Amino acid sequence: MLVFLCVLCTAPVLMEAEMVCDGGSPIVIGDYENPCPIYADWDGDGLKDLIIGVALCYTDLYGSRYRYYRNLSGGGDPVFDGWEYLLGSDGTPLTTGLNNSQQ
Ligand SMILES: [Ca+2]
Repeated sequence: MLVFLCVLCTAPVLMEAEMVCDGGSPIVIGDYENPCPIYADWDGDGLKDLIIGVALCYTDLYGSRYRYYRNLSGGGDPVFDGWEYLLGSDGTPLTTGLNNSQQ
């Protein structure tokens, strides 16, 4: 459940929660913990995109990657249809806190 908070008001104003959808279905992160969504214009087209940090946890690999949902709306309410991992300059997915010393 998402709750939107008006940070410019003197007192918090909570609005009715809405599901954020990807391709018409609610975005489900699954078993990942602490998804940490960010709503910001990542690609510079003037539309806010959705970035969700997702924790990874394998037997000997811990860290986070970032799902990037590009806003395809053209204006108005955001529209998302698919995601990709954010990539670093070397073309591999950006990660944080990754312990891959055992690979
Ligand atoms: Ca954008």
